[in-house]
Amino acid sequence: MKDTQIKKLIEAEKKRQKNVINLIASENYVSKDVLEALGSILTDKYGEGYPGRRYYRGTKVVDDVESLAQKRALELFELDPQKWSVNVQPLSGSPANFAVYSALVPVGGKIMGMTLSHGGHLTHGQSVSMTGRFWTQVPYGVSKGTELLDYDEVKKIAVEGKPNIIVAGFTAYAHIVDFKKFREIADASNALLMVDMSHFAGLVAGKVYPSPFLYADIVTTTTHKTLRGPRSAMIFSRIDERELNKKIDKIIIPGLQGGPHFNQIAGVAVALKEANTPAFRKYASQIIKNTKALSDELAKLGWRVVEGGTETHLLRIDTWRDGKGIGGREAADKLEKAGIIVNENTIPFDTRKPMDPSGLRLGTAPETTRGLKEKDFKKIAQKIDTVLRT
Ligand code: DSN
Repeated sequence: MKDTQIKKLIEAEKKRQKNVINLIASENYVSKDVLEALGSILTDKYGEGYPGRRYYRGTKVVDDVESLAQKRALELFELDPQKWSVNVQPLSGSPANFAVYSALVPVGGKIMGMTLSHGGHLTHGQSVSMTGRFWTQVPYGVSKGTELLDYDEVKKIAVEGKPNIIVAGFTAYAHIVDFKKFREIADASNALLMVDMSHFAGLVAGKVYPSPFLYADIVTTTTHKTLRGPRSAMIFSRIDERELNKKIDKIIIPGLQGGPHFNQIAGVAVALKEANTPAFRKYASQIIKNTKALSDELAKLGWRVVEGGTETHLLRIDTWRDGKGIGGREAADKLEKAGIIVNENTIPFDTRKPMDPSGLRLGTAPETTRGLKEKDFKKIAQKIDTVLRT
């Protein structure tokens, strides 16, 4: 690379990544093949539109790239192409969710999503997100005692709140979600059901987390978390008389985006192929074992694990403990100095602010990619304990 400044920065980041224990729940490490696709000349091509119907010429090759990504996405999640459609053009998760609401919820309508501090996401209708400005959030959360979803309570909120769309899918909720119950709730309140599986897509692909596709109308996902692809997103929608897929395609282009990023789409296609292998299924099941080992050891060392444990790739611990411990920001800073990278995170019913909340979120997907096992995560828990107590 001739640009020595950027080259140096890339090298510095490479070194940083090598030297830390990465417990960021939304990150992962892609394969060399994914990187190669991302760094390919596919980045040079414009092709607004969809395979076979573009506004540009010279698109035969990129048509094939996009069609292959779509085919692999449907295959990975065992979806019938007559019944499900997938749009692989969203640039990332937030634009994907924004596109779904733009396509299917009238401005001023209602999005029912989990409150951020309980484990939801900004784009599930939070007031500081544009999804909370164009639409109104009907918030739901977890129960105070268990910190778990109470489906009867969620149903009550839905029936009273009359949302246009219900979003199931979270950035910090550590337990398996009952999608069948969410379907019943959506039917009882006459709402669409959208599952945002960004965090657990790789776990669904690896068959260690239930598939939402039996019950959802729309499924959105990023591709770079547990799915271990490049930064991008996909929107799956059911093909039926409601024409959800056609409305979503139309909103992505010409509604919201311009030319697709074909290098990124090629990277997604590579990752989808990698995820459809026994090796990836083994990886997904190791993630679950590792998170459990981390959670159990932290609990043994006296840390309060939010929700009482985990069934996924992530967990949260309460570091503040009603003022007896330290705030999440201070805890994350201390760990970073010791070479452990995490993010501070709100916990349900948090009494502190999002910028300095009461807890930490820890995820095991990146270090599982690097080959760590249960015994390693037990040691990581011990190191976290030592750092936070000194
Ligand atoms: N930033 C992602 C996460 O960390 O969960 C969500 O956008």
